Amino acid sequence: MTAKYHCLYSFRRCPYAMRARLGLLFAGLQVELREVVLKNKPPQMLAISPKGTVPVLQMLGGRVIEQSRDIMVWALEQQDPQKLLDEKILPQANALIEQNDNDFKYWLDRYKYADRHPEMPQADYRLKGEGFLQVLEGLLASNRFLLGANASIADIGIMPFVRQFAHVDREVFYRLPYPNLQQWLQYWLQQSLFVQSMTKFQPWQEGSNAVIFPA
Ligand SMILES: N[C@@H](CCC(=O)N[C@@H](CS)C(=O)NCC(=O)O)C(=O)O
Repeated sequence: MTAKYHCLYSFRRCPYAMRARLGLLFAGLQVELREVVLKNKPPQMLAISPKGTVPVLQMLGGRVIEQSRDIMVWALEQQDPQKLLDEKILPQANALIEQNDNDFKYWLDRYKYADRHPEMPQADYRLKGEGFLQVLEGLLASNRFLLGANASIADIGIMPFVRQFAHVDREVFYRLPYPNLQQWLQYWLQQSLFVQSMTKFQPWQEGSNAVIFPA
């Protein structure tokens, strides 16, 4: 049987994979989703993307997209009914996503896995991460979404990481003085496309039935 769908190697709990799935959902595109176990990556994925991170999108023509942001952008370039890729905000969106991926993610990992990084107490890692949360809170104080009155690629690209930060300790997070950010996160967590992006799938292996996402 010939493959009919592009193929996304994904891992449910990975924030990078979440943003890729959100990009596909907002674009209204379907792919074959292959759920990966990070400790046992399928050789088929490593063959097309030896760096070994998820998400990876393998396209029917053979092209491979290996970075989550590029997958979001590619998907929204195909179809973007909600205009998440609005040209006017793209430079700002890119800068914010970069800050998320390069700086915030560094502190988020240390806050989440503080036991593996005993150089600093967990609360100090949290405070370092809060630097970025303060930037987001500032943006959300004047706008409903990060870059204006409408959702953009910055919201779906960053939300999975803020979620992960919040879920290290929800009680602590919701006591922090970031009411707009807390409301924004709540909004996204309740969005049906986000809920859909978190559907659970069995790990894929050669011979598994194809999982079409979204169904
Ligand atoms: N720059 C990559 C980062 C992706 C990434 O680091 N994904 C993690 C999971 S959240 C991963 O696959 N890590 C490999 C591993 O844990 O073996 C992207 O944006 O797609």
